[in-house]
Amino acid sequence: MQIYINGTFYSKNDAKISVFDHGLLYGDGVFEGIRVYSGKVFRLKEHLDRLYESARYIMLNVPLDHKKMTEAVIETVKKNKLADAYIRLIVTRGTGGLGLDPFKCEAAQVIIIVDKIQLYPEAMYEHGLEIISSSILRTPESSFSPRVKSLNYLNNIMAKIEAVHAGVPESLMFNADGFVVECTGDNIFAVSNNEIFTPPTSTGILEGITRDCVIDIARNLGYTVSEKLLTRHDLYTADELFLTGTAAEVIPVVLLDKRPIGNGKPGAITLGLVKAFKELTKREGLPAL
Ligand code: PXG
Repeated sequence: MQIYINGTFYSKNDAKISVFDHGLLYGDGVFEGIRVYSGKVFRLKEHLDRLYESARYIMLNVPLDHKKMTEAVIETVKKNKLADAYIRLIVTRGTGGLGLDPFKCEAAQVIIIVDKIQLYPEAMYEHGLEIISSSILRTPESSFSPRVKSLNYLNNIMAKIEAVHAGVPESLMFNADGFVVECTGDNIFAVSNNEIFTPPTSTGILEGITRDCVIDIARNLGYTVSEKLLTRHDLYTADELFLTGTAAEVIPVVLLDKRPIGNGKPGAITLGLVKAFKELTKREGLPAL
């Protein structure tokens, strides 16, 4: 494995950064998770756009421009020779002192890791997964923009701990108004009467790139897709539920809080979208190998 750190490649054992990096000390930084399918990087431009927007929100100067970052990602994929892979692109605030002030840090650090990923076992894509409602509310915009993909995931990690304690792979987060937001690393969709619904950005979601893809795919297949405020009621009574995310792709949810969704089996619309998304990942992408 060859890991990119600020323009130099290191083996896994030699890839190290300072313990004074504010990415470690304070979770001060941003990241992206990106997939490589059949040697092509999926939706790289969209991921980089979100990375730069996240960085801008936290006033972090990314030392590479969009073009140079694209080249760095492609070069790292090439060096690792993995046709199907997961790219973790991280920009940390850099090395500083033991104090919060980000402006006292030296230059931001860029790290690119390319590795294999499988979030859920294959059977879950066929049979669906079980999730619970979390008691942890998603970070409100008034505290920190949930649209920023930052290195501080403790809000979501608290909700993930609840899921693990309940013996399920994911948990669903709500906002302070009681509306459905998203899971700890995935966006959520509901299907009711053959129409597809997903919470709007204003509820406090991370605007998923897979979410956007799936909205486009579903509309192209002729479905009506709307952004709508959803409550627990809407999900408990939905015909189908599914999650979307870079790591999870599109995956059916069949149990929420032990309650079967629809007939308790993955629905036809969801399974159609799982397949259509897989097909899209084979067709699209920036060639890297
Ligand atoms: N919501 C949250 C909170 C996320 O972290 C998504 C939605 C889906 O966004 P994308 O753009 O991926 O469709 C995410 C993304 C991981 C991992 O290591 C998590 C994500 C992405 C890649 C890897 O668990 N979360």
